[in-house]
Amino acid sequence: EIAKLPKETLALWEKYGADESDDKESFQKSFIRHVTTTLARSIYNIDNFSAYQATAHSVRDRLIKRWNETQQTHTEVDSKRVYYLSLEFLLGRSLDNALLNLGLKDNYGGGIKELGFTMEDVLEQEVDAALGNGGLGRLAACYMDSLATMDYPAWGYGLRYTYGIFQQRLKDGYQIEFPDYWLNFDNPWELPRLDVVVDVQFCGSVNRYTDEEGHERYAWEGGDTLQAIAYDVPIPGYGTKNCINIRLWSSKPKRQFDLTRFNEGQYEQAVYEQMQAENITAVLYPNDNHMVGKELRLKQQYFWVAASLFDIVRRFKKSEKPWSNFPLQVAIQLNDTHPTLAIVELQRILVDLEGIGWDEAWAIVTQTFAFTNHTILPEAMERWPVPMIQYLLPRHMQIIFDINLFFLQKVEKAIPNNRDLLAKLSIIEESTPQFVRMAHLAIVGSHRVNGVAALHSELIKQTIFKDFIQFYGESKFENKTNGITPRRWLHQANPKLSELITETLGSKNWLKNLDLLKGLKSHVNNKDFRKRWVAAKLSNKVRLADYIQKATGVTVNSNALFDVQVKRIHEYKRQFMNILGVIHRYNTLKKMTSEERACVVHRVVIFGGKAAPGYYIAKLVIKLINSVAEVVNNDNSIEDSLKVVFIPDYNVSVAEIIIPASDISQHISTAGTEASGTSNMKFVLNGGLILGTVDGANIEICEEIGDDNIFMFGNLAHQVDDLRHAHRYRSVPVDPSLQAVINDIESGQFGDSRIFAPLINTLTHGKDYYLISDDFQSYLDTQKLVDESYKDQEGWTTKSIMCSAHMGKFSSDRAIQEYADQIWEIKPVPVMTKKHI
Ligand code: NTF
Repeated sequence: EIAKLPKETLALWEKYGADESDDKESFQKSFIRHVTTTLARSIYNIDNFSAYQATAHSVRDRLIKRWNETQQTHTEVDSKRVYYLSLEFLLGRSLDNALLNLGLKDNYGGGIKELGFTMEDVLEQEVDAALGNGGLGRLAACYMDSLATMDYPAWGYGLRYTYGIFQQRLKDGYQIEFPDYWLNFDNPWELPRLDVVVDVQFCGSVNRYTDEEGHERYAWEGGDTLQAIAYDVPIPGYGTKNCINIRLWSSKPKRQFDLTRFNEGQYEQAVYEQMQAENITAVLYPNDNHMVGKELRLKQQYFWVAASLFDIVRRFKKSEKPWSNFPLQVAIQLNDTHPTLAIVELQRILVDLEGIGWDEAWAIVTQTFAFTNHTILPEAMERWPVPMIQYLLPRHMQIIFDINLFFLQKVEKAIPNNRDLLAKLSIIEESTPQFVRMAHLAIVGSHRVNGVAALHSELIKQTIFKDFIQFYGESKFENKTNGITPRRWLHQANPKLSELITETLGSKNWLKNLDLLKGLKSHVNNKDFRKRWVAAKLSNKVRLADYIQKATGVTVNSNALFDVQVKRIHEYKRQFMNILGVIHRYNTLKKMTSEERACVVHRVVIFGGKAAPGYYIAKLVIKLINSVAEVVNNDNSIEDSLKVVFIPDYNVSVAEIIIPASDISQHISTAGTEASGTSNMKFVLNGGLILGTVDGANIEICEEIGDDNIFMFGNLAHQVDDLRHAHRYRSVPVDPSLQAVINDIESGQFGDSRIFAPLINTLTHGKDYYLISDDFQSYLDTQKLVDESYKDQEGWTTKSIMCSAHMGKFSSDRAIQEYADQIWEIKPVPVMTKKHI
C-alpha cells in the first residue's frame, strides 16, 4: 500500500524518520525533551528518579528503532524462527545493559554529568524486572541476550505478572514477604500493544459433529472468554543492530462491563468477574524446584500458551505456506514442563480448527517442539489432576487421552506384552483421581529432550526418564550445558575487570567470543597485570562491604576472605550445612589463644536468597543463619576473625554487586540434585574460586579450569542411594563434628533451641535425606584447605586468573549456538538497515 502514497508523503517519512544520533548532544536534547514533555517537569523539579526516567526514555526511543528494523527484516526474510516459551524471565534492570549493548554508555555518561547527575545515581533508581524465581528464569534472560547478540530470529513468550517475585525483609531474623508491585511507576522497557489482543477460552463443553465431507469433528463451545493483551519487551544484542522481542501477555476481561448484569443491578458481580479475569496474570508463583498444584497456576499456563500459539500460527499463516512447512518455519522450545499444554493446543488447532488429519497434525507438532528438563527432584515434577483439566480445558483433556492411547499402542507394538512398561510410560498416572504427567507429555510431543549439564543429562536417562530410553533409544535425549551472558555478568557487573581484560587482550572481541579469555594465560606472570587484577577484586570487595553496611548494619573488613553462598534457600542446596560449618569454625576460634588466632585467615561468610513462603524448613534455615550471625558478630573475643551476614532481598541487581566481590563461593548441593547451577559460572568468570560438590555444572567447570583451581569434596552421585539406605539403621548422625555442632545449638548457644528443633530433626532419626552428615567431615577438611590456600596470596591470584581464563565454554553464546545448530536448525539473520518507510 506504500506504493500508492504520494511522493511528497514518502519524502516526509524519509526526512523525519532518520535515526536520532547517538552522540552526547543528541542525548542531551532528547533527555531535556523527555523531562519537559514526557514527564511534564522542568529543571526546577527534577530528581534522580526523573533523570532515570528521561534517560530511559531516550534509550527506549533508540531501542524501538532497532526493534522495528529487526522485525521488518525478519518479516521480509521470513526464515525459520525460534520461539522460547518460558513462564519466567528474570531480566533485572535494563538501562545499564541497554547502554552497554548499544554502545551508548560513554556518551550518555558524559552527557548526563554535564546535566548535573551521575550515571551511577541514575542507574540506581531502576527497579528490577523480577519475573522469575531463580536459575530457570535467569537462564531465559541470558539466552535472550545471546539470541539477540548472535542475530538469531527469535522471540520469547511469557506472562506480564503484576507482581514479580516477592520482596524479602527480615524481622527478628525471620523472612517476611512483601508484594513486589514493580509497575507502580511507568515501565519504559515495555511497548504496550493494545491492538494485539487474543481471546482465550476456558471451561465450556465439547460437541461432536459431522462435517460436509462426512468426517467426525469436535467443537469446543461455551465457557468463559478472556483476553490476552501483548506487551513487548525489546532485547538489544551487543554490538549489533539486532533487537529481539519478548512478548508478555496480560489478562483482561473480554468486555468492560457485563451490560445485562449491570442493568439488572448486579454491578458488584460484573466488577467481580472483571477482577477474576485480571487475576490470571496477577502474580508469579514463588516456588523454585517445587510444584504447587493450584488451579490458578494451570490457568496461567493455558492462558499464556493459547495466546502465544495463536500469535505464532497467525504469523505463519501470513506467509501462506502449506502446513507441512510449519516445522521448517517454526521451532518452539519448552522451558521446563510449564508450557507443555502448547503441544496439545497446537494439535487442537491443526485437527479441530484447520481440519488436518490426526497423524499428519501430530507429525507437525512433534517436529516443532523440543523440551528442556531443569530438575530431577520428584517434588518438582508437574502433575495435574485429570478432573481439573477436564473442567478447565475439556477438549484438551480428550486430546491428551488420544495422544496417550496412540503412544501406548506404538509402545505395545514395539515392545509387546509388557503391561508394566505401559504403566510406567503412560502420560496418565492411574491413581484416584488420575493425574497427567506433564514431563511424559512433553517427551512424547517433542522431537528432542535435553538436560542442562552433562551429569544431569546422564542422570535423567538413568532415573526419571529411564523407561523412555527402552522405547525411543538414547538419541532423542541429549545435553545442552547451560551458559551465562558475559555482557551482563562480567562487562556490566565488573567494569574494572572488564577494562583490564580488554586492555590486556587488545580488543573487546572476547565479549562476543569468550574463548579468547584464554589469552590471559600468557599474562599470568606479568606483575603489573596481576597487581591490577588484585586491585579490581579489592575494589569490588570494598563496594560489597559498603552495601553490606547499608543493608545489614554489619561492618566487614574488605581484606578478609569473602565466602559467599547466594541462591534460593533449599534443603538440597544445603545452606544448612554451610551454617553448621560456620558454627564449627566459630567454636574452634573460641578455643584458640590470641596468638593462635593471629595466624588464621579472617572470613566474612555471606548468605543471600529467598525461601518459598510456604517452605517452613527453608525459612528456619534463614532464622538459624541470622541467630548465629547475631552471636558471632557481637563476640569481641574472636577479634574480627569471623563475621556472618545474611543480605536481604537477593535479586539480580544485588547479585551484580556480590558476584564480582567473592573470593570463594559455595555450590554444595547433594551430588545429583542440582541440575546445573549457573551462578557457579558467574563467580568463576569473575575470578572467584569455587568450593563445591561433584554436581551439576561444577563438574564441567572443574574439567575446564583444572582441579588445582577448584575445591571439590563430598560423596558422588552414584553413592547417594546406598548412603540414604544406610541411614535407616541409625538414630544419630555418623559424624562426630556434626554431633558436636548439634549439641551447641541444643545447648542454647544461639538462642532458644526449641525454635530449631524441627531443623535438627531433619538430620536425625534415620533421615538426613540430603546427606549432610555423610559429607560433613569432607566439607570441613576442604574448608581448611581453602584457608591454607588463601594464605598464599600469590598462589591464589594465579588461581583466580586461571579460573577466568578457562571459562569460555560457559558463555550462553556457546549454549545458544548448540541449540540453534542441533535442535532448532535456525540461521542468523543480520538486520538490514532500512529507510524509514
Ligand atoms: C533450575 N531448575 C535448576 O535447579 C538449576 O540447577 C539450573 O541451573 C536452572 O534450572 C537452569 O537450568 C528449576 O528452577 C526448576 F524449575 F526446574 F526446578
